[in-house]
Amino acid sequence: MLHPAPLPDSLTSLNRTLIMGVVNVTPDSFSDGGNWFSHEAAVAHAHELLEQGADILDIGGESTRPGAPRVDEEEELRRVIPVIEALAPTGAVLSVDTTRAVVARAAVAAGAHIINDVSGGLADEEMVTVAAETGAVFIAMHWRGHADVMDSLEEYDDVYVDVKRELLERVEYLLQAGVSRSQIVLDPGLGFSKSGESNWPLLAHTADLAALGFPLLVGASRKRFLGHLLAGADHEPVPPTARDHATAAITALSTLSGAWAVRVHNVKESADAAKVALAWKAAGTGA
Ligand code: PMM
Repeated sequence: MLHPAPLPDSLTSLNRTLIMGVVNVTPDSFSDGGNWFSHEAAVAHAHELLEQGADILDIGGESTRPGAPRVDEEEELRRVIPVIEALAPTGAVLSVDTTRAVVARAAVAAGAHIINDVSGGLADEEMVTVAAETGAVFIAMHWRGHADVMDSLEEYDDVYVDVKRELLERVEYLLQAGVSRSQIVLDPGLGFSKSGESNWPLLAHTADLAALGFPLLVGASRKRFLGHLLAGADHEPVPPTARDHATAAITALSTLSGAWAVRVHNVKESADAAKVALAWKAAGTGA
């Protein structure tokens, strides 16, 4: 398994797809909005996810659901930094989900190992400097615009070819800004400027994206396209929490396709699914 660096040995010694558990310290995320908004609830939820098998915790203070308004910087800092400070002493591997350089820098200073920037450094021009200066692992997700406009930026000639090209352009930019190759994780950005149907070709190409030479993160958990896939006769998408089994199926397939990690809300289900896929894979290779 190709891991990014630097990360603790406890993680890089694992030869399997990792489970990144989501801790949204927001009142309005589409999938779990408001559930863990207070500091105490967020920290308690983080501990629960670790017990359920999370290898990494991804802590975010700004919702990226389509149409979401932006949170101001002070408020974002107020939401995420105390949660990172509370969790750092546990030794858990922590990621901060932010597009703001100031928040990323403060999070790394507070003990975060990973900067998860859904804009891949596009939203804040200082972000690449923070990535280069801190040397933290940097997740560069495919992104075309903030939540208020992302649904209007869904045009592709070939979604896989276009997303791959745009991700590799980001890589070039990051490298030129002084970010090391080993720091970079790529992510196809499922649901971000992707219409429902555009997500499937990207998932079908998970193995190809994972073979680009960078660890690959897959973030399908509870997303709209799964809600539509599971819709009943009324064609209404099923609610986010009814998308967990489908998410676990994607975890199993991502594991078989060589993803480095999956970002999920329901850690237990995905940890079980990843175990199934790993046993399946190991039996096939005689490992
Ligand atoms: N999706 C969301 C938020 N952060 N980060 C990465 N790297 N990849 C994703 O797909 C991703 C992300 C949106 O989901 P949420 O609002 O439930 O956290």
